[in-house]
Amino acid sequence: MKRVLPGVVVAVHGRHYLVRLDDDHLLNCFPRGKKSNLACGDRVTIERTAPDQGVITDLAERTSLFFRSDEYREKLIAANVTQVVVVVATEPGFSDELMSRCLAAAEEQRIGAAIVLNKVDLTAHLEATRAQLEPFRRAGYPVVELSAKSGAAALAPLLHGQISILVGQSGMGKSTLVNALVPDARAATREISAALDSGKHTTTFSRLYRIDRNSALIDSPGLQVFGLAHLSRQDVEAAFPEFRPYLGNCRFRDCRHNTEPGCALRAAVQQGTLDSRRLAHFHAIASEPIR
Ligand SMILES: Nc1nc2c(ncn2[C@@H]2O[C@H](COP(=O)(O)OP(=O)(O)OP(=O)(O)O)[C@@H](O)[C@H]2O)c(=O)[nH]1
Ligand SMILES: [Mg+2]
Ligand SMILES: [Zn+2]
Repeated sequence: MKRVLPGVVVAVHGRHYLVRLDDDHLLNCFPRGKKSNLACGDRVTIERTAPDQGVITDLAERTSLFFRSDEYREKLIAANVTQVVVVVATEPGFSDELMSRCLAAAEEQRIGAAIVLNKVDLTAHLEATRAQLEPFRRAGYPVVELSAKSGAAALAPLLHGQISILVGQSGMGKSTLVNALVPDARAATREISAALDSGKHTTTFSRLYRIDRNSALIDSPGLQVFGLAHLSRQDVEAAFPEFRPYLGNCRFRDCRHNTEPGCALRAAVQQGTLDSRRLAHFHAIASEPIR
């Protein structure tokens, strides 16, 4: 008789999934059937075919799906996360538009969001970086300042009871944070790369780590682009929380918040209650081709 078990996808390699069972055992799994598009964090049912192998037979309904997209396809990043943590650092420099894109993808899925400013031990660009983050603070996003190397614990309360994913550009310190917050992350890393025979370890794929019974943390590869072709103009408007008080107050109902007279958003920018960078990010995202 086949053994049917529940598990969670902790890493994805093409059509090859690493699934963690409730007892922490890791299994190499393939999906049944030809088509599959599973993400790290997906809850699945497997049929165990060998001590460390299985076939995925079912996918549980997702509570959220964090993904990016272009005109042609969707790129799944993580399923069932309750929180997206955008990691930036005092150096190297980063794109604030990329931050807005990650945050918009989270808003659209009703996933909570927060920002980590890492490497505050490097002070040369600290004030300039704080200024770059000010529009996000004003939009309501919590910003946690820390040094992953010496003070990663500052993030622990925010992660408690959440399934969080760390996202951001390469070199911001996501994996350093994970190693500091998940004591056995390194061991698990070796175990996983050995299990998948993927050679030497680099952050080239997302990986889910358990922090405790109720908390998990996903490390993800550095992002360079974050297309939002799946969002309509209205979706994008709704994905900027600080726009909400002004939406519907423009003179024209179909206002694009560009050059139209009587635009409530541009008036707010003029009055200094809304940030011009965030409005620029809105325009960049809203002018993308839609799927
Ligand atoms: N000074 C300082 N350096 C840090 C800190 N956190 C991380 N670093 C360094 O920043 C570099 C990049 O860190 P990673 O954790 O590999 O960055 P990442 O975001 O995982 O990068 P990708 O996997 O490429 O996306 C490493 O050399 C770390 O040692 C910090 O708090 N202070
Ligand atoms: Mg990394
Ligand atoms: Zn307008």
